[in-house]
Amino acid sequence: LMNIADHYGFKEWRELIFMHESAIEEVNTKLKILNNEFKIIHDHNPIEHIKSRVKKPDSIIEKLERKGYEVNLENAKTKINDIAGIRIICSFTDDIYKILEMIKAQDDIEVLKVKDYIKNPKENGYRSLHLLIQLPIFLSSQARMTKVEIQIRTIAMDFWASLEHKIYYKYKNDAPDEIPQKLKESAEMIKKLDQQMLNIKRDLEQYSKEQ
Ligand code: 0O2
Repeated sequence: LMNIADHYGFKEWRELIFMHESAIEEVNTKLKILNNEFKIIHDHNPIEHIKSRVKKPDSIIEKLERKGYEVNLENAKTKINDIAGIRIICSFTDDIYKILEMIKAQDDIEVLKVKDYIKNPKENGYRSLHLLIQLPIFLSSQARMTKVEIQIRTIAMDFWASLEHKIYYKYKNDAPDEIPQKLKESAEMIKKLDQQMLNIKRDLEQYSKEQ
C-alpha cells in the first residue's frame, strides 16, 4: 500500500499528525476535569473509560479512496473528520447526553455536527452518538482550529460495535448470510439491556432518596 508521505512532504504529514495528537490531549484533559467535577456533584462517574487514537496514514488513504476523493493533503485535512478520534464509554444511556451538554457548554469548543445513531440507529443496528467538534490548539505563534470526532456510547453498545467492526473488516460482504440478521437482533437486545440498566439505576436513586 502506498504511504501517504509519498503524496506530499514528510514535514506536512508530521504536522498534520502533531496537530491531531495535540487536539486529543486537550480534549482528554477537558473530559477528565468534567468527569471529576461530575463525580463530586453527583457521586458517580459518567465516563467509564476513554479510548483515543490518531488515524493511521493507510486508513486515511483508504477512507479518501472509499469516499471517492483524490488522495492529497488538502483532502485529508478537509474531508476526513476523524483523523483525531476519541471514544467515550459510559455505563448508562443518560450519561451520554449529559456528556454532550457538558461538551457543548465549553467556550472554546465548537460543535460542528451531531449524529445521533442512538435515536436513529443505522440499518445494521449500529448505535452511538457522534460529535464533530473543533477547538483551538495554541502554538508558539498562532492558534490553529483542529477537528476531533467524538463517539459516545454505552459499554453494551461498544461491545456490539467492536464485534460488528471485526466481522466487517474480516469478511467484508462475505460473512455467512444469517450474520447481519443475528447482529441486528443482538442490537435490539442491547437496546433493551441498556434500558433495563437505566431503570435499575433510577430505582436505586429513588430508593436512596427515600432513606
Ligand atoms: P474506523 O476503522 O473505526 O476508523 P461523515 O459522513 O464525514 O460525517 P463518516 O466518518 O463517514 O462521517 O461517518 P460516521 O457515520 O460518522 O462514522 C465514523 C466512524 O463511526 C467509523 O469510522 C466507525 O468508527 C464508526 N461507525 C460508523 N458506522 C459504524 C458501523 O456500522 N459499525 C461500527 N462498528 N462502527 C461504525 P471508520 O473510519 O469508518 O472506521
